[in-house]
Amino acid sequence: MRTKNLVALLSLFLAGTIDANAHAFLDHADPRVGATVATAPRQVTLWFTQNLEPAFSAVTVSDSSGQRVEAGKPSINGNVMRVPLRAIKAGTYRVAWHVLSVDTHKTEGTFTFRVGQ
Ligand SMILES: [Cu+2]
Repeated sequence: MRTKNLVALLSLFLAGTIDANAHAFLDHADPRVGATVATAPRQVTLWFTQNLEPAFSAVTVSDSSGQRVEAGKPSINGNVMRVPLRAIKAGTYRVAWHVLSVDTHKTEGTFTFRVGQ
């Protein structure tokens, strides 16, 4: 009985610890972070480590002159955020995201990818 209670208490403690570290960070993206792709992607997809609050999460994609190249608003489904792109040319593009995860923590970040050789 005592051991059982201790285990229950310990798992509660561990759950709390894990939760505190579970902000929504970028897990991976397509195009991949820092990648050079031969063909211009028609969308950018971001996978996060936690589910997102759609109303407070967004992503923008800009070319080297700062011109935005999204073709619409981002769509969010669980931990995946996706934004359609216009037909983009060769060059370097900057992806800037900010999200609010379901644990109410805000995180943000940027990365680039390159279209070309
Ligand atoms: Cu968090």
